[in-house]
Amino acid sequence: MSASRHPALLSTDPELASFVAAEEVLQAQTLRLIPSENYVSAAVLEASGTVLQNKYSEGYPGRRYYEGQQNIDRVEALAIERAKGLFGVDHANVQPYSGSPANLAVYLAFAKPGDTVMGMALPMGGHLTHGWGVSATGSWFRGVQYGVRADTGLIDYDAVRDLALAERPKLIFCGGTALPRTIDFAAFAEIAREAGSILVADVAHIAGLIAGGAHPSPVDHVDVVSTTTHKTLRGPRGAMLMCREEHAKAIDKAVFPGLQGGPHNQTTAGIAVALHEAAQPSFTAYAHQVVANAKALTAALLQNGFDLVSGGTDNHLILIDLTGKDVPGKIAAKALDRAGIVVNYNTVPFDPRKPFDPSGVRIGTPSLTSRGLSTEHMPLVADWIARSVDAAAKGDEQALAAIRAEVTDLMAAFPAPGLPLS
Ligand code: DSN
Repeated sequence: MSASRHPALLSTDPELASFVAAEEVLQAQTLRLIPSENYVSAAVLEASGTVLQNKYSEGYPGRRYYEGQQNIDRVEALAIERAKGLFGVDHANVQPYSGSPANLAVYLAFAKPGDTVMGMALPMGGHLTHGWGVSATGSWFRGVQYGVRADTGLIDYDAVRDLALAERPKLIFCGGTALPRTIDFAAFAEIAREAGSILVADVAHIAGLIAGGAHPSPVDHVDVVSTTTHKTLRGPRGAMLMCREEHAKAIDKAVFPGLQGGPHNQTTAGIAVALHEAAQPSFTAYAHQVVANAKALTAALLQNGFDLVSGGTDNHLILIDLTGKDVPGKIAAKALDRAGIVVNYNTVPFDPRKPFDPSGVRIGTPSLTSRGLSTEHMPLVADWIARSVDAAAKGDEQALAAIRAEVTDLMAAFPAPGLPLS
């Protein structure tokens, strides 16, 4: 693959162009299993690289602090209308720069520093911004954290309720980054109602599954829905906050002027395109295929003797617990990378190891499904993972190189969206 598809970049800055070209090759040739990543379409890529980049537009459509918004207003209004239609919400704010600022805006809208907030502990599968200590949300607010049951790996809703009633948090977050099972939004809603808390569903990981009808929607149960736009939703890197009309003003005020300046209009355009794509029947099929592939991969991994947190998956994500294997998560992840299989090492619940050197590997099926792999390929993927972990234990670099060749070979037959020469 050459850098000539970006001729201006190539001529102005060949060094940088070579990095981009190398990344295109890497994304095309590898099996990308990080569950929070995906391939955007060529249309989303184009929309995200337009002259909309050149415009400042603090404010909201029809209420800006800069002139010349004739087109920008239409772009943002279109993204908002599409988000409202796709998710069935009263109000959508499409300006948050990414998931963490989106969540911080929720704190700004509903809580004061020092207030108690509740979320899932990061090592249990939550997110930094759900009140975890090292995040601003855990140092400016008083974070209390829930987890999963040791025996099942599932959220313990009784314990969540006990904690919520004891602490009466201002905010409760449900959702996370390593949750392989369906979130019971109705159960969280009942708990939040009893505790008098604002309930926030952070659906960053599963937004595309919700849009495609492959995971229940939180919309009828929660006060605010927070999501990134670049994971299963397959848009550019950005985020959205959605809510009922009663919270619209607080959310908008918190995003701008509370937390951010000018929105990234080129990203808003990419989000609008992704939302349009996600409203098509083909995306519904995609979302269901992501789950079908994850379930098939789960079955094949279990057959290969892997332990999986919660025993399997209901969504796009699988958390492999390597505690019983000879290699911990980081060594396995790095070996898989050398084999052309891109994953991330991850804590597992009650992990005896440290977060920077944990016991788990987190994988998922959004990217491979975008390339057209289906359930029939999942035994092969599981076999590659098993052989790579085995090779890591034995220090067998030749075996990893052989797997890499097989991976490259298969991926060549499944072109990636947005990557013309893959
Ligand atoms: N970084 C995201 C993930 O990988 O899940 C969460 O923010």
